[in-house]
Order: sequence, then C-alpha cells, then structure tokens
Amino acid sequence: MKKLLITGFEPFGGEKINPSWEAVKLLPDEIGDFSLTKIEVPVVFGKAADTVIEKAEEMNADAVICVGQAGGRTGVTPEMVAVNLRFASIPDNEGNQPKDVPVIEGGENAYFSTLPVRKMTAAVSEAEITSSVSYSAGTYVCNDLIYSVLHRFKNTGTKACFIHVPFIPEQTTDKPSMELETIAKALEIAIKAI
Ligand code: PCA
Repeated sequence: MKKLLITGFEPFGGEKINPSWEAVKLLPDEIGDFSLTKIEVPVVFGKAADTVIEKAEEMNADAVICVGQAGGRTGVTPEMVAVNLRFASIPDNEGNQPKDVPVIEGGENAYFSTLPVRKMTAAVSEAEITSSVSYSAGTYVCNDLIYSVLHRFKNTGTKACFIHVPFIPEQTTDKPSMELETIAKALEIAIKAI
C-alpha cells in the first residue's frame, strides 16, 4: 500500500477545538490505495512544518495532506497554491506574529500543490458536499506549513496539498459551518480521488 501522512491542527485563536484534527481522527486507517498515518500539529510558525516534514521523511510518505480550519468558509477547499510570505493578524500559539517576512529566505515566490486538487474537489462536489478549489491558503500557519512541505519535497516522489475546512456547528452561531462527519466524508472522498 502507499503511505499517506494526514495532519490536523491543534485549536488556536481562542477556539476549544479544531475541526481539522477532529475530522482527521475520524478517518479509517486505510482509504483506497493508502494506509494513513495521522498526526496533530502545533499552530506555530516553523514548528508545524518541522513536525510534518520530520514525520514524512521518517515514514517515506508517498503523499502528505495537511488539513486546517478556515473559519468563515462555507465548504471544503483544497488549496492550489502556497506563497513564500508570513503575515499574521493574530499571534500563533507561541506568541509569534510575523509581518511580511518570507517562509523561506530566498525560496520561490510560490509553489503549486503536487496532488490533483481539482480532481479531488470535483469528487467531493459530486458527492454533494460543498467544495471548491481555493487559490489562497492565506499567510498564516497553514500556508507556512504547506509552502515548507512543497519546498522540501519539490521534485521528489512525495506529493502534497493542503485542505481547508469550515467551522463545525458547535463553534459558531453566526458563521457558516459543516457537520464534522461531513467534513470527514469529504476528506475520504478527496483521498480516494488521488
Ligand atoms: N488554520 C490556520 C492555522 C491552523 C488552522 O487550523 C490557518 O488557516 O492558517
């Protein structure tokens, strides 16, 4: 079987849970051709990437999918691109708040995802779960993580992408949300489409 590292984040920004890790935890240990390794990642610039890269190297992952919360989005949104920019409007979980500094000094301006995000999104939409391709993962820790992973595994057999997911109903009264089980189902469908 092929090896997939799938990651979710710890809570941040005053939230008590992060639907990304909650959904990843619900996934079966095998999906399609992949056996899954799941880890929870800190919401800390640099540390998130170090954690994921170390694990992906150790297990010699064929694919890496990082999942994160994008509060306010209505659907499951695979990210097409990551940019070499850190700009935090709130501090990360260790108090860092970088403003307009690169993720990697001298790195490419941007990287495209190396997993088939358009195909993955289409499969999720076909199952009648709200989903669209996103063209910005922001400039916070999620972008930082996927930029670093794409940089590290450029021109290797390890393919990667990021998927942002909405709040779950327990987190909000006035923002869009999606049931946790639906988010997990969407991730499963996306993985099957790779
Ligand atoms: N979402 C944040 C960081 C952690 C998470 O789940 C982001 O979109 O950058």
